[in-house]
Amino acid sequence: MSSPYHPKETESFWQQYWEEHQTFRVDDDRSRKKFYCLEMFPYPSGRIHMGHVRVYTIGDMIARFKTMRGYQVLHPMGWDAFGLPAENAAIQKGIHPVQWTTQNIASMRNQLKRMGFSYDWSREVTTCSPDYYKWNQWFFLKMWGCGLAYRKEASVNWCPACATVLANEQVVEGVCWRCDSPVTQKSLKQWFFKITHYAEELLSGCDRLPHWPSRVLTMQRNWIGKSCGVEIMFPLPESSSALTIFTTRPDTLFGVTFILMAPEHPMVSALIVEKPEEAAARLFIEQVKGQDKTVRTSLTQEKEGVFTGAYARHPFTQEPIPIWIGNFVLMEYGTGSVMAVPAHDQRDFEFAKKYGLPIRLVIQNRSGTLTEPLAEAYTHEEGVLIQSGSFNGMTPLAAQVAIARQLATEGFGKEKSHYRLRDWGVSRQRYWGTPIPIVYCDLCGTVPVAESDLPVILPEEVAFTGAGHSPLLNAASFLNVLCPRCGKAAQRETDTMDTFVDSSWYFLRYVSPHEKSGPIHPDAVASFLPVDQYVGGIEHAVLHLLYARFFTKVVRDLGLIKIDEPFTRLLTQGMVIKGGAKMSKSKGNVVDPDDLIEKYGADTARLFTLFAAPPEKDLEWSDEGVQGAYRFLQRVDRLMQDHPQTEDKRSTDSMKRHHSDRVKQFIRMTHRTIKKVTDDIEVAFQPNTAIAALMTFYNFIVRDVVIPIRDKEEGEVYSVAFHAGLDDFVILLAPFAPHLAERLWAMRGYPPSIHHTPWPVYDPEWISDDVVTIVVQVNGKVRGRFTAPADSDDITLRERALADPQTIPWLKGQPVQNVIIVKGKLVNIVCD
Ligand code: ANZ
Ligand code: ZN
Repeated sequence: MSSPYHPKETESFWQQYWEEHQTFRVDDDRSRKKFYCLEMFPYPSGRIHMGHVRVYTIGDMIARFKTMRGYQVLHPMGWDAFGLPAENAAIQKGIHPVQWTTQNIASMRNQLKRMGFSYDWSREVTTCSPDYYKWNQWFFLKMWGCGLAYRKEASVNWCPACATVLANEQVVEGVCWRCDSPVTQKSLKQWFFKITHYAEELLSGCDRLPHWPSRVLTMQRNWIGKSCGVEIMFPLPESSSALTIFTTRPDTLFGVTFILMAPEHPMVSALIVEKPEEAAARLFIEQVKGQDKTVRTSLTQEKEGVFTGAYARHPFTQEPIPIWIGNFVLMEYGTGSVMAVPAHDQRDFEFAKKYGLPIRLVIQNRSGTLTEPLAEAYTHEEGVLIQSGSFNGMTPLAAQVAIARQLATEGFGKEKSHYRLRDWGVSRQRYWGTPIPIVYCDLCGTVPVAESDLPVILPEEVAFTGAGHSPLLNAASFLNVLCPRCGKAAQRETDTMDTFVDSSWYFLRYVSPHEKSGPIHPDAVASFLPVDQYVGGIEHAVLHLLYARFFTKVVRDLGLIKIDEPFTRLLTQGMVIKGGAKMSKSKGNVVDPDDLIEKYGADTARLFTLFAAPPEKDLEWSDEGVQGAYRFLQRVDRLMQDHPQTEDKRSTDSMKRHHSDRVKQFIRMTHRTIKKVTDDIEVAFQPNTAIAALMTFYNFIVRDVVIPIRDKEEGEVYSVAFHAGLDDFVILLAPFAPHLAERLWAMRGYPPSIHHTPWPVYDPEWISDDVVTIVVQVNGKVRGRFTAPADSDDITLRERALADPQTIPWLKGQPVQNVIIVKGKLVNIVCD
């Protein structure tokens, strides 16, 4: 092996070795502690980019480190293979999505193999393959069975010119990506997963994820968006019913001057019927229905509305309150109606100004300076209540409680929480996704496909025109089917599932990827879950991570797993930046990983990405940094070539007593480096400083040890301690530069693989500044020795002496009378 170091040759040699020897294969061996290390699987776009290199290098470093620490490590890889780009390629280039995806996977798998990542490739999962998406369909049926999957009308993006539904990504600044026509909203019946069923658990679970970045948890909490408030009933004098509104500010109840309803509110029709306002109201409702919801609720959007002609009664003052319809009120939130308090809510204020509705101040600020007419709404919850009957003088917070209580006593209200979280719309009017296993029959209605008939295979013969509804509508052989219930002619659902469904449970599949009886093998799952370390991009902070948490709870409630949360630790890696901007094709600042591997090797690419920045921080690309990493690895190889292993394999322990200061210093440096690298990976999670510590160690060896040896031919240091140190160096290098480490390990005469070599353990005694030998006497006679930090206190020395295996036999079980300690030198145990 002592040949010149050519990274490319070394790397392909070891990659082949690993593959042949299945070095990274993990079996269900329960004798060791398990560790499940997972990186977010890629979309097979065709080529890996530097962002992939970074995230997979981080994960690989952890996986290798944990294996060497004695864990049974599950480290799998797969492909998030359904999705829009494949379909776009079909439309634009005429390549079938199957072919496009298969080619891309092949070339990306090849690239990942050239990086030498320690994946157990026997567990590879590809979501577009029927033996994977079959289980998406299975989960869908289970969820349908328990009411967690349901169908309702919802709006989609629609391009009138192409006559097609557009995914959000295909709407570019409000216009169609292909023809630039303005996109409108269209209502279609679609499938939903009832994620709101778990809203409270998903929220409270955030408090039990201490190893997730806090900003991710904040984003999840905000997305779920729990609001505690009150539902208040405003009686409708015309009918014997009432209109229920939701408010978080019951303290402003006396400031209500009108009520606002969502145009979609089911009670609107009854309120306007036969009123003079009816025609105008209907026109307004039609207008608003076509508008995008995010536009409707944006702060800058013009507040618009129309009077219904109807009134409600104020529950406390009995005053008639006019009911309006407002564009910024959504049916999806709260109850779909709002008590408008223009003096204290800015949207209501703008609305009242526009339509000349009264504005009544009911909270005076602390300094008492608010006067009517107001220039803007006073929205703070500070000050005192005014014009509020018996609640005058209370603080807003106290009044919130008091008014809620009074409403409850009089039967006009109850406390209620609402969540911003909406059910997950999973229908996509697309081809390249999992077919939804439902059949529509004129006689039987909505009929699920029988479990035994799964998978519903996605047909390959489909025309990709990019126009019309779901492409599957044009595939007659797929569409037309016999009803599973009555056997008459029926039609399949032609929507496919959102690809986020695929990624919501792939981490479960890796545990038993070839299981045929179900999505997962319950025993295998129990032994590997949850994922101990998950690594991926912050762009998935909400959707993917929330959906995966949701699925975990569903699968748990189906009785298949026992965990509540899928990912114990989460690391969100920073971006790769070059010249101040994120590396991207459009910016033209991309460094191709293949070029890097070709020129310097995968180990250099790995070492650089780990060294250049802490994992969560952005990494600024630097060609000098890459060269620096390359040179370091070359030098390490040189050092090891110059100092091949010698025969002498005595333990360093026996040397503690009799060696020179130089040797002592060397051993101390070795142990300190072990400690630093270990802690930096395991505790601080800073591979960059761990690598820096290795570089320091290297410099120390070269400058303080090797050069003096050369100069003075001092044989003593060039000995056991030195070689033990070099061995440790190679092991510590392995998680960062695994190919070179294998080469050096073999060069030093050890059998492969270094991946299965135990991680070195440091001796705490060698960590402290000065280590001395303490002599232990029993009744004045020397019976033992141990080494300890020079500054060890009396209690420590006493305990060490009494527990010293050499000494214990001499105590003969007699009671200890006295222990005399001479600090830094001696412990004398007196007993009879
Ligand atoms: C009266 C009030 C007075 C309000 C006041 C606010 C300030 P969060 O905190 O985000 O949950 N609201 C309720 N349902 C709505 C809907 N479907 N569409 C639009 N707005 C709606 O917001 C709760 C507040 O948002 C509620 O409290 C309600 O306005 C409004 F000084 O009621 B508030
Ligand atoms: Zn039928």
